[in-house]
Amino acid sequence: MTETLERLGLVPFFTQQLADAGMLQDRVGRVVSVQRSNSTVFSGSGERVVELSSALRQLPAIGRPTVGDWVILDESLSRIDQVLERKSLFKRMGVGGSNEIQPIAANIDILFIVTSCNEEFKESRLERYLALCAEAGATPVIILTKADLAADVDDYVRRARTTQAGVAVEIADARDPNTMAGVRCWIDSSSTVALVGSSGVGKSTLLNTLAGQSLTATGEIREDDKKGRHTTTHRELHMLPSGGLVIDVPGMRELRVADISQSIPAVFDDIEQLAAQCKFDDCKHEAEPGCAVLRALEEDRIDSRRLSNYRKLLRENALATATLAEKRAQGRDFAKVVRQAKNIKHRNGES
Ligand SMILES: Nc1nc2c(ncn2[C@@H]2O[C@H](COP(=O)(O)OP(=O)(O)OP(=O)(O)O)[C@@H](O)[C@H]2O)c(=O)[nH]1
Ligand SMILES: [Mg+2]
Ligand SMILES: [Zn+2]
Repeated sequence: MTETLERLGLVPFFTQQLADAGMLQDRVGRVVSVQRSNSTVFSGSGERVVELSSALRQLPAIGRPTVGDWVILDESLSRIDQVLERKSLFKRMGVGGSNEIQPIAANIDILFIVTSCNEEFKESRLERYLALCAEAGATPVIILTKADLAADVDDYVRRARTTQAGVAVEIADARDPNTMAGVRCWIDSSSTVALVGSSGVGKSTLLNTLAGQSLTATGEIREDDKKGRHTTTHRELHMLPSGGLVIDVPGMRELRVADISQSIPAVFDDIEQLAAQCKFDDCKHEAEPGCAVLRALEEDRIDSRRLSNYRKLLRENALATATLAEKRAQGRDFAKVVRQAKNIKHRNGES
């Protein structure tokens, strides 16, 4: 049984959190997928669909179980009672006007940022993923698929490498197992990899090729604009027959950042180092005198696209972080009102 849990990626970071080692026998499991109100959990005794405890149901999305989470079930094995502390969490600001952080994949070691060697490739999108990856606490690897279709793959590799100093870049034809040696190097038997990127770049194709069998559906892209058709519709954790775990994530249309002020320097180290030399500490690098960033731009030492994306991410992050802070404060105020109302009831002898 523990062997199964180890194959699911159970490492000491999680077992150390269990007050009672006896729980390991059957009550610990890993979330494979999340439906509207249920989750599918894999445990030592197999896969089961479970509910959430009422306490968990009341939490904001970030506190509820997400794909990749380790959880503790109740004694009847029908409900998730607790989510273990996460080793890492890839998340984004919710879509469709939602001002809530949306967890995408928990407890991942490596993030495969998948992009293809065609019109889909954009440095600015990669930088956005890289900032969220640094925030998540995972190691990023840029995977360039459709290398078989590109006339000059080296040029894509060169461009990908400019997005973050030292970032790993691997190329592959995601359909062909003979081109996957570089990709495979990043997967070992207890590690979890998440596949993220736009629809149609070949994330599910990559997963199937790594597994050596068809674990999930893939779909043709549109001929006219090379965009995918959103074939994968839900996030799911898959076990590779050769060992290792892969979370396939549907193509993301929108990737809004939040809470990334600590991780922007990891991606934009070149610009941050220049910014440290600006005359004014609060320099916005727009028109200020003595701005080392603008000087580097004039002298062609940094790229104007990269600088404007850096500014854009900073602005977007500031806005999102302020919205989240306001929302959290409202939550606190609301909790205070509820507490006060309870106290009044209590004093009046009501229950
Ligand atoms: N030539 C070529 N085609 C590829 C490669 N990778 C994927 N494809 C094709 O691209 C199409 C889209 O692949 P999927 O694996 O479904 O893409 P996805 O990233 O999972 O897309 P979503 O599930 O919509 O997010 C399929 O027709 C694949 O056969 C590659 O490296 N080379
Ligand atoms: Mg897919
Ligand atoms: Zn400046």
